Amino acid sequence: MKHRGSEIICRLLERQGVEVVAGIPGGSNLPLYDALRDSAIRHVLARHEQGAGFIAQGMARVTGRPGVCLATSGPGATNLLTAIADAKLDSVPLVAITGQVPLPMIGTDAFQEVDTYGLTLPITKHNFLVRSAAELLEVIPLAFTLAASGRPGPVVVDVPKDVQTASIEVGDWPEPGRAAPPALCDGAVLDAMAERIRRAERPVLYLGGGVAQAGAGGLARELAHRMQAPVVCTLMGLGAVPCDDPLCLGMLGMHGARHTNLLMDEADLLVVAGARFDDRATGRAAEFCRHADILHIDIDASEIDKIKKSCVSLAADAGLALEGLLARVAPAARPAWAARLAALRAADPAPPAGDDPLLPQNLIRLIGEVSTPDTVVSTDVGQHQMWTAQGYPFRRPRRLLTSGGLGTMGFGLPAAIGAALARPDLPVVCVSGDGSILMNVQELATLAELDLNVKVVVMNNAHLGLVRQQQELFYQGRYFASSFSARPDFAAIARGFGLRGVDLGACADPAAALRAALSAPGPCLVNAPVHETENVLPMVPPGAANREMIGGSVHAN
Ligand SMILES: Cc1ncc(C[n+]2csc(CCOP(=O)(O)OP(=O)(O)O)c2C)c(N)n1
Repeated sequence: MKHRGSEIICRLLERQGVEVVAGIPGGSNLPLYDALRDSAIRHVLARHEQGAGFIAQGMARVTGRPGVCLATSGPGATNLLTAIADAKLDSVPLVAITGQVPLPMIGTDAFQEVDTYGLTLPITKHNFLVRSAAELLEVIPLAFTLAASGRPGPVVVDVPKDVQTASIEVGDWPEPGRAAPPALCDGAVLDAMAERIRRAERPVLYLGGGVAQAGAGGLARELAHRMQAPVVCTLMGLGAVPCDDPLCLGMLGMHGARHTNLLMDEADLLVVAGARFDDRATGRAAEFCRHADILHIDIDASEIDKIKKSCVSLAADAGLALEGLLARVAPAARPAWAARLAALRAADPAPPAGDDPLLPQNLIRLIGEVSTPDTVVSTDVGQHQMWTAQGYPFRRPRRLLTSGGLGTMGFGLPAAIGAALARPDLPVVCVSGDGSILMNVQELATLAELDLNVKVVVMNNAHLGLVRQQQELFYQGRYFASSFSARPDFAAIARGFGLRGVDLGACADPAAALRAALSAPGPCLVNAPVHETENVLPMVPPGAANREMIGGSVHAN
């Protein structure tokens, strides 16, 4: 039977098990949209392609399966670039299908022509410019395999309009593309790692997003207890081990707790799983864990010895590697190391929180109190993101959705929408800033239309807070372009989009109003006028060693 290219794409997406795609139509992908109309796949109409990209990312981050977004050629494709680059840096499986001008017009500066292949080459795991309808049968399943295999990432499939409209005979449909099973670990390497662990006196387990990705948080926790090793997490790894585990020291690095960074400075062994020594985690890399040998497990071989030299390394799935270590590592007590941790913790008490709900740290604590362990929290980028990472009680993996690598303002709202689409059974809270929320504010219309259980809390400090903080600390208080004189009424803006809007500044009891807003079903935006000049501390100055952090400790959660 004959099928048009556009129908073939839809059929292949259905066969992949894709239930929801997000996008915006335009001239070059209208044949695909025409076919989508007759498909079982649900289409979510975003209001900006970047929103569509982050909605797809939200679905992917919360499920671990590739998210799918669609855009037309030219500006549609360029609007997607940030979301694609973001997926690359955070290893998120994403398949972006873009329309392109017809093949004979490529290279003629046709209307809405842009070289999507060229533009996305450096920000994708792989990209395709499809040249015939028949190629789609190979390329679409392959795109899913590539996006999901090994270290996940974004794949772009650029489909010229005439490829979408061409009809071809399809005999057997190809198998859906699936993640390739991870390779088995080398037992001799695991033996060497286990032997080094046995000799360690002051070990630390250092977990990144790869552990969450592999669903290996439970194994990591077991290994930590077996070794009696404290656990630190990167921003992407938060939730891999529950924050209330006595061995969990939360996030390391630029905004890690003082005792976390100081303890790492004394470690004699780092067992690193699914992490890549990002500079926000390590501070000045040469000074990072100066006294420690490193055992490095990462699924991406190119990360091994890239930033820090390891003494034993394994390019492997974190789950398989941790399983292999558990089979080889015997329980050990390490009382002196536990005592050292207790002493550093005691010397670094959480500052008294008080009960002012508009102190940013308290606001995060309040949100944590109203949440369940399964609540999904998305953030934007800035101080609010770091206060969330420090203070929100993450207990499960895939529950913090945040733009870690690219640090993209505008990520939070559409990612929250994606999470709620993929997991309508879970509450979703987006913690944003008054700067970030405006970067994809148009998706409030999408949220209103979908009526999802997403709460948006805007931590409104009338500043680009993290910029203001850096100007205060590192530019001698020479503030510039970091404060807003216009004060938008965010609650009214939400109402304008057809959502509930609550302004805590106008409430006699802001804490009670916040609890009520977060507990009521359905979407809502809460404007929280927080203290304007509060800083996120501690902070490691950019380029400094982690032990050179400024400021006291993290507020307790
Ligand atoms: C798209 C984008 N542009 C610029 C930046 C640089 N930047 C990092 S944090 C920040 C301020 C964020 O302000 P806001 O969203 O209000 O959060 P706050 O720090 O006040 O909590 C800026 C401008 C960025 N991360 N992303």
